[in-house]
Amino acid sequence: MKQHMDYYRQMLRIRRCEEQIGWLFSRGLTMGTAHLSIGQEASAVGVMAATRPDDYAVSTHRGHGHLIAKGADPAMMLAEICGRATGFCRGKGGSQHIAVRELNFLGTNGITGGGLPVATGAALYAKTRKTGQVVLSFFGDGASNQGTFHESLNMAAAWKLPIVYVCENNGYAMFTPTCDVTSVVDISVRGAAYGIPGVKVDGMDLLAVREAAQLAILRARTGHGPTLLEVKTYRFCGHSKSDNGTKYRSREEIAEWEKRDPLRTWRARLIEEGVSEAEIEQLEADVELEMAEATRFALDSPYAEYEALEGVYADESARRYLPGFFNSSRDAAMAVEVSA
Ligand SMILES: Cc1ncc(C[n+]2csc(CCOP(=O)(O)OP(=O)(O)O)c2C)c(N)n1
Ligand SMILES: [Mg+2]
Repeated sequence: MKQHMDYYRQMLRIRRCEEQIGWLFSRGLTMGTAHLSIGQEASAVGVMAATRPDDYAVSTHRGHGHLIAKGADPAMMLAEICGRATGFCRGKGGSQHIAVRELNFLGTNGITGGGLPVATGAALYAKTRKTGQVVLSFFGDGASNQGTFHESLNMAAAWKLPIVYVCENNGYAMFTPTCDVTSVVDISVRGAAYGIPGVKVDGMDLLAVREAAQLAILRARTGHGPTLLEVKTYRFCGHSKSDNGTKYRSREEIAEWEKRDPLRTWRARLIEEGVSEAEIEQLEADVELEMAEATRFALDSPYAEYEALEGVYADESARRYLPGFFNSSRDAAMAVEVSA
């Protein structure tokens, strides 16, 4: 029961945190746009519930839910999104470039399909170094039509890398319906092309997602290679903050999916399992307070310092191949220092 309450808390934290992001954006307080995953929370929480804390995760432009489910502090995430020095990447990354090394979270990623090769590389590392870690590579249906998807799955299958490719199929890539531009109805069938299992799961059902992820992770951890896990889900919000999601989708379609809102169904389940309304309301109040405090933390923090090389990774090769980029000996020295 405690675990089921915890899943509710996690999903609710993601939703409330993203609502705060929407609020901050509408007041011009974020640096750049943000892509919310409202509606997709059961995917992030269900998959992450099957992982070990030291497993790697690689995310997308729609990554706040993955971050929070992996254990990231929402306050530092909001600070990052608002360009504050207390953010995970000192306010230089924003929503689409958040990496948290201590959590083995290898980044959100603004390039559609850009995370797949990064994740595959991390899996090669884990296999070569025999660390026992598994990599969770999140991406969307749109990304599954990119070359990086095919190249990554082929290599991971050929080398039996410990990785789970989690395709969050929300039916749209920006404003384009997946079915208009995709050769198959279920992305999961593409696993067959690489000789790996392709599994399709209902992304509004947290336990189904967790179970499918558990099997795929077990397979990866025991040396049997990758799985392509397709999570059928839906975003209730717009693609980014530039649209409200209603111009290319009917209100009926959205309403139909909202009936299966993972938070609403999970809450009803908790009641059925005997949790009292008062306990749930207490949890909800706790989460409200946590997010209000996280927002306050972000807004009270100083803005990022935009020193070119401070806090970024660079190495000798950058110095060698980008003559003129380092315009002072201090910058160059720092680059070497960071890479050491
Ligand atoms: C290489 C590249 N091409 C195009 C874009 C513009 N773009 C941003 S998000 C997106 C759609 C991604 O769709 P999907 O992979 O289904 O993820 P979702 O947004 O649905 O979560 C596109 C085309 C981009 N960021 N990178
Ligand atoms: Mg999509």
